[in-house]
Amino acid sequence: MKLFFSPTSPYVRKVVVAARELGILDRLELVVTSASPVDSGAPIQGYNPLGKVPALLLDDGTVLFDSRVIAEYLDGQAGGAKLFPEGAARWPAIVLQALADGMLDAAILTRYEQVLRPAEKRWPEWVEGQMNKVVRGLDQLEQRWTGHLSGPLDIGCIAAGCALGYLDFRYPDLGWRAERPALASWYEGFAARPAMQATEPKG
Ligand code: 99T
Repeated sequence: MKLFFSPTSPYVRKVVVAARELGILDRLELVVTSASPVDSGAPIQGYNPLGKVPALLLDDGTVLFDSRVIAEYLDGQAGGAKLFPEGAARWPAIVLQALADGMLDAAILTRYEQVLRPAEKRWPEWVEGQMNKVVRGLDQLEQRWTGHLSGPLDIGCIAAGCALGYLDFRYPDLGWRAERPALASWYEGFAARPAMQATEPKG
């Protein structure tokens, strides 16, 4: 299987961390791929019409996207119900993943606004609205999710860890730890896992 990969993408990181934790990373060939909302000719668009990474090319030519679908597929390849629990435990795992991915969506839209959009076209209120989503997500992680995060590893825990890692990477001055001691303490331990250490964003 070929995984269209970027070393700075937290969604790619989530998939790679999941593959490592499932013990099937050796089945993925990582193909470094550029993706940008303002690159109309990027080759990834031939595999994923949304032009985004990650995408997973299976040996029979099927392409899977996005990161949530790929992570669940890999879980199945590893026997199933490991990172995506069955029964009642499935819902908190995938809601936590949706929360963490949604925080990332807002953080990445903000980054594109600040890095890609021409300065004269930037809209500060829109950036503020996006970053407020990140802040509310951080608050909910601290208030409602630290018990779950400290339990068995699932896709929600991995997504949350990758989201926090992305905030540290792209927004080092955010200072999210100051008022969220339980989340900071959980992340310190989670970030030390070999799968997280091996996938620290670079670039
Ligand atoms: O938006 C684009 O056209 C290109 N962006 C991407 O490919 C980003 C890379 S993170 N990926 C996604 O937005 C995937 C989101 C999807 N819902 C999923 O897979 O879960 C790049 C971040 C950075 O370099 O700072």
